Amino acid sequence: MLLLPLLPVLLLCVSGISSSKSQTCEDALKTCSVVACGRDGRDGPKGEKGEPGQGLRGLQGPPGKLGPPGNVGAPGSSGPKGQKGDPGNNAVHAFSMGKKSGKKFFVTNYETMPFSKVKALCAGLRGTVAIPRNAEENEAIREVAKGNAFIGITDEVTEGQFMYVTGGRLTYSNWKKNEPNDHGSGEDCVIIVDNGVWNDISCQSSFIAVCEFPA
Ligand SMILES: [Ca+2]
Ligand SMILES: [Ca+2]
Repeated sequence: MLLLPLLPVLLLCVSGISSSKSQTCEDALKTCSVVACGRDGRDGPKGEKGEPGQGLRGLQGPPGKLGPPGNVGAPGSSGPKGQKGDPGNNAVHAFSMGKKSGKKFFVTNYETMPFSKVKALCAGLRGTVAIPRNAEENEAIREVAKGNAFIGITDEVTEGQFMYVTGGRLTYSNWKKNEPNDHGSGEDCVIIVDNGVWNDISCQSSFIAVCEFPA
């Protein structure tokens, strides 16, 4: 294609050479070019589309924005079993309502209940119903109960013959005046009242439960 625009020049050169045989071809070209450059050639046909260029790759852009949070995952598996905790202070709390007298502890929770339930409660705690066997213990029970409380003495086996629930006849007593009187339909249990004296009373009535434990 590059030859096309030069074709008229070459033709002119050929004619020039033929007219002057003494000139070399090189000289003729020089001469012809001078003659030919006097006129512009016609534009050639449009060239074919070239191959895509290979420009330099651009630099990496900045990171995009954070995406929305994902869904909540499934619960994890259970952790290892923890260490055994310290014992509670229930025992301490119970004893804070008790009183030591000699070789005994007298304890109450201030609940009132029939005598049969008092015996069951104290037995469940590996104790017995409180029994005052002397004046000191009688005073200790009175201070702990702060109200009418059953003591572990009854005449359920033989009317008028009061015995300890743990067995044996009384070795100490503090009956109120005119008691025991087995009043009404019969009174086979015993309570200690506010001032520390005793009164026989119905075992089905409810009074404060006081238990005793060996100190
Ligand atoms: Ca009686
Ligand atoms: Ca009575």
